[in-house]
Amino acid sequence: MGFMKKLRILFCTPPYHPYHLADEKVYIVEPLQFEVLSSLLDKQKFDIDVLDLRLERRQGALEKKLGSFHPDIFVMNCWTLHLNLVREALQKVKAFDSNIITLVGGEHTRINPTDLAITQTDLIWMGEGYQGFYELMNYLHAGDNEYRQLNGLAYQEDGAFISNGQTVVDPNFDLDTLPFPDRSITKRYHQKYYHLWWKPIVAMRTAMGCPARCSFCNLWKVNVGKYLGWSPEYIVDYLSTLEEPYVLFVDDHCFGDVERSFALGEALLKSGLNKQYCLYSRADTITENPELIELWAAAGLKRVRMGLESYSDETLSNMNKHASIDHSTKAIKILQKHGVLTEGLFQIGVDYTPENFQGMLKYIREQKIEVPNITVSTPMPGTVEYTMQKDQIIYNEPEYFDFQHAVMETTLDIKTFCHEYSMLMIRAQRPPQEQIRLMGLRKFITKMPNFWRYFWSLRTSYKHYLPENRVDSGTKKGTDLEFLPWVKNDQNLEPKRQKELKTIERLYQTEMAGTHS
Ligand code: B12
Ligand code: SF4
Repeated sequence: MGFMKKLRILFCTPPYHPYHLADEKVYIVEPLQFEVLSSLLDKQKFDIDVLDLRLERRQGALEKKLGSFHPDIFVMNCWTLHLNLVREALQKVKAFDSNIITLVGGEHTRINPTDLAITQTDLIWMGEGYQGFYELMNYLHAGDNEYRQLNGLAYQEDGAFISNGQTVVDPNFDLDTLPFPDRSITKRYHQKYYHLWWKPIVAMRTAMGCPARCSFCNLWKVNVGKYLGWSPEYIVDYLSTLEEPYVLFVDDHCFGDVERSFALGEALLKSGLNKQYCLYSRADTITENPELIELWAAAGLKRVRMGLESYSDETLSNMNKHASIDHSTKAIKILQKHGVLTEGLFQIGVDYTPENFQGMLKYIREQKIEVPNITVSTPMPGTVEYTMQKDQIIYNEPEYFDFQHAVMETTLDIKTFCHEYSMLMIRAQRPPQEQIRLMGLRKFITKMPNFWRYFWSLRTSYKHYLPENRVDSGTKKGTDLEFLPWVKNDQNLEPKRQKELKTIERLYQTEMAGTHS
């Protein structure tokens, strides 16, 4: 591997799977991960292009792009639900030209990289890309095998994957030294990105990590549980470069550091940027800091995606949520007081009976939650719940892990469960007059057909639960791809690195159960 010419890099998002339910009916947000990675690269050495297969849905779009751009390096990101789609894309790339270097990173490679250790993958990146990725690409450009030393990388060699182990961002690393995300690579798609009725929308990360430890989530494991953030000045400077009126802060928990959140709110207010913001926050932080919402509302905060999860304290406690229904209720009131919409993120259990569906509906209606977003409780690989419930999983194909399919046996028969789920989603919506007031008549009319398609896809999703896909069917077809052995390259490590790897392994230890085997 290695070239002295300018290398062509193609960043590619996974396409949709027919089982995906919300997706383009509800949102398509820019692939910030690629803009970040591109920003780190020396443009004298690389020509960069992006193929967003969520938008390029014509048959053969990937092959067409391979033909016209003919990349030297093909880069994809992979979340759990994307596994089969990514494997399929890599097969196509290698079939087109086996000399193209294939590189995969993203959420799932952090959780269980061995699921991508197939012959069609050359390199797997396991962690954040802010450090190390730049070196990797420069080594590839120079044809220098030194890349094999990089932390966070697994590479294919002699029929095996040699893994140097995960990488995390150094807690002393100054994030403000990073360049702004390179949005020039996604320019032709900018007008097409949206989130609910906000279009065009920009995605920005202001922090990573989460101080909480919910049992169904693995985001807190990112960077071994440390919370790291960019400075308010950096954030405002970047936002000032953007034309889009709407901004989605994609942080796991944007208000994870309260002092910093106040400083950022002040900076946004002072900037006079006049943008509208949506962010993720825990309810307890809002309840304990109502003045934060007052400040942010004045600065342009319009929507908060808040993990409320349940209407029952017992369930919240089982999730290790460390927040109560009282927190949820108070937080909703605080947001309402300041004209900020609550996007309540809830989870229904696979053990739900009609009474439970009613219970959740009652809570959502009583609280007048403006944007209810209801998912199905799922033991995601990499989480504590996965460790506890993996033996109960009956549908373990990656596509089911989208928080909208029941991967375990449901108490209700599956058709009734999907019916109840879709009806809950419909009934939980606010009355049309109110929605029109919130989004405006035009947006309401244009968005409604998509929302109906969404509800309908939920209702008919029982068709996805094919008997032959059950793990106990005995007829389930495994993948015919060749998986390569995974060899840990942990000799002669410096003590600091040894310690780091031990901490990471301790965090992920028992959850590292492959989904391909
Ligand atoms: C914004 C977002 C979206 C956007 C899309 C954004 C996008 N990039 O495509 C929208 C709203 C559309 C969306 C939809 C969904 N999402 Co989402 N989303 C997020 C969110 C909040 C932020 C992602 C992000 O942009 N982060 C910022 C970037 C810079 O970080 P990053 O992606 O981690 O990338 C860094 C590294 O991982 C690395 N990296 C990433 N890729 C690669 C590739 C290479 C080669 C290298 C070297 C490095 C590298 O470099 C980057 C910089 O360090 C995350 C949760 C979170 N806070 O992370 C969930 C998350 C990714 N989503 C998730 C899910 C499940 C979904 C949905 C299924 C939800 C649903 N039911 O509809 C859909 C699926 C859509 C689809 N079919 O692809 C899960 C995935 C879980 C998992 N284990 O796979 C997450 C983790 C949330 C969670 N609760 O766990 N999502
Ligand atoms: S608060 Fe949110 S991001 Fe933090 S651990 Fe819980 S679910 Fe994950």
